[in-house]
Amino acid sequence: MGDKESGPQGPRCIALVGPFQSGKTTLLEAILARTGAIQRQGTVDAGTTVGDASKEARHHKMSVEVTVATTTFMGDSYTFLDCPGSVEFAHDMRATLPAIDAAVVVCEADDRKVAQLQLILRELEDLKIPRFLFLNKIDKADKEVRESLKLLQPASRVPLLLRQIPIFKNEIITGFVDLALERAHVYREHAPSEVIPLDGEALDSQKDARFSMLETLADHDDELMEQLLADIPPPRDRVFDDLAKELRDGLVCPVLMGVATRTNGVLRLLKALRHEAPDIAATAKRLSVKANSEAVAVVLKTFHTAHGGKLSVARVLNGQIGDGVTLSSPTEEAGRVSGVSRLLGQTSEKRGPAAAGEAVGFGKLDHAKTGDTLSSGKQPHPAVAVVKPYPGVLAIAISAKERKDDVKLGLALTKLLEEDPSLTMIHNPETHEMVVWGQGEMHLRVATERLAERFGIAIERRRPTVGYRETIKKPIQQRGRHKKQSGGHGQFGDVVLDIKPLPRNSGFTFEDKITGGVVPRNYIPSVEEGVIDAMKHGPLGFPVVDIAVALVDGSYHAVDSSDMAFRIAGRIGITEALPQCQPVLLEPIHMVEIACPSEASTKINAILSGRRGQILGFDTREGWEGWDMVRAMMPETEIGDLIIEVRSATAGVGSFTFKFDHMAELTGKPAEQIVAARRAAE
Ligand SMILES: Nc1nc2c(ncn2[C@@H]2O[C@H](COP(=O)(O)OP(=O)(O)O)[C@@H](O)[C@H]2O)c(=O)[nH]1
Ligand SMILES: [Mg+2]
Repeated sequence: MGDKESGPQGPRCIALVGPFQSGKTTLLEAILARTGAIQRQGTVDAGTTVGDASKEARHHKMSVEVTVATTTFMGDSYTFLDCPGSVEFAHDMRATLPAIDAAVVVCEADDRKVAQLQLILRELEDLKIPRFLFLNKIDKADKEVRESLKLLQPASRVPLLLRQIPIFKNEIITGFVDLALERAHVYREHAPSEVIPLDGEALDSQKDARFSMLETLADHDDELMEQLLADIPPPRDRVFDDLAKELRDGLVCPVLMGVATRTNGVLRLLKALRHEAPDIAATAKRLSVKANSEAVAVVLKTFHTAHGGKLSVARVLNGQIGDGVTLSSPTEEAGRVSGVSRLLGQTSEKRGPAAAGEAVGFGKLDHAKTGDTLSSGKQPHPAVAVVKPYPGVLAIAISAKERKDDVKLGLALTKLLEEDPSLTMIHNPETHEMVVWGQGEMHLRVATERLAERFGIAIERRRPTVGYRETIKKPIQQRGRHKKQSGGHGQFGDVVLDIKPLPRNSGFTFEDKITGGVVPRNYIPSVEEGVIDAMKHGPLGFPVVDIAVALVDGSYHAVDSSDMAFRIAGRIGITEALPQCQPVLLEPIHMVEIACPSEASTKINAILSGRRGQILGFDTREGWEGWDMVRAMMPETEIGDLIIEVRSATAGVGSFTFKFDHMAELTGKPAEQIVAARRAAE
């Protein structure tokens, strides 16, 4: 093992994950350059990388979707998935994780990013995905490497296992010592490192660091422990076997290091992946994929391109998938594969059928969605993993600028939702608004940019309308009379209504208390319809709720009365009555649950109070050491942009869910402002 040059080991699929801005896209570029997939290593700052090539990513200078790139290393196909680090685009990462062999978690020794690192490691730990930490930007490191590890360790539930230590010259890192191979390397810019003799100070620090690496490994290997205690040097193969085994079993998280911008440390990383990451057989086993003739694949991401139609990036877990194969998800037929391509970011190249382990693009799978498990057998293979997107935390109401684009907008949104299930759409029948929920400001902004850019639809965006209601505080008896004499046939309806406030959440009741037929039976439903009509728009401008209406009296005319006349009478009764009943505004209140690291709880508390929140309690978050759950009742308007403040108080990792709880009276200045705004809008 180690750097022994053995033959091909089969295709791999590796995700590059990690906090925002840690250098994932740069590392992908370095890997592609080192393996010869590209001629020159581009940079994120110059906008010349294979990753982040979409218009939106370049524009915002950040990854806003996963980039897929396949390259070849020592005869094997490797597909790397450069995942966005921003929490707002986390679903793109999460959807790829179940089907990968291993993850490279790119990180920096930066205390502001430890919480984000913890979130990402948790996902991997929970899914039992082997992971390497790649400590990047060591050219800028201001800490000793062991100190960096101490800083990062709380983010991982298993020991971080240092595999390399840096070599310094004049306080600048010039290379590394590989603790398993006991070899020193000097970095060369954009070229493989050079092996140098291991002696002097480097040899001493190597010994210490190697010993602690072996000690950690020995926690799960008694024989190794005995050898260490007896001061017997363990055979190198045994060390490599242990390293691979403990990585695969999730017992340790090995740490490699480098400088992505200069391609330093990249070859060592690739070799570790080659020798230690599980192969497709192991990954298929982890996912309980049966090894028979049936082809099985997982959709890592579907893309709807502007011109090339639909492209589903999928990893084949079993069998072989080529042109013309019909695939089905557990719920429906996904379509027939038309075109298999090898991907390198935005460019693709037609190729033959894909074998187990390869990750490729499939054309024309009309009904495939991100996350789907597809299979070719008669009985669809059960889903190998179900990644539930986080519920939306921020919403916008959108509409097409031009009426003619309405239908196009609906279709385009359906496509966006297929690509990215962490976007959801709700049509509000009351306001006719199309409300799109997403994971944050940037997520929603990119969604609207895609609508404009890819689908050519000009969009208008607004804050979604809050579902205010109104009710009354005083009862009244009111007559509603409709009488019209126009030429021959007239209209006549006359009703007396008893109107009373009801307790919150009672809705609406209508009672017929007519005696002696003063209003004939057959007209009474029309009276109720008129009442309901009028309640759609109360005196404050909002739907009226929580009132009881009883029809107590009235009169009719043998010729002129009609359903229509009684309906109008009912409407008049309500419209005239309500302004006299002390109408009051009701606002929706939601139960909000905020998850945050405990040290941010005080800040969260202050944010909630500042937003008219009523705090119900603090709890430790179950299964999350060092985290709290804060529960509060909060008005819907205040939840509107709550996520922005929660994230800024928690280094980006806080989140919340909410659920409608009740309607509450709102009075005074805030209520007046809402009513005035409503009047102005009408
Ligand atoms: N000094 C230094 N900067 C780096 C290194 N790797 C990446 N960067 C810079 O860090 C920034 C973020 O890199 P990027 O690859 O976009 O990070 P991502 O968000 O993880 O994809 C860019 O300005 C890179 O040029 C590195 O090893 N050393
Ligand atoms: Mg990136």
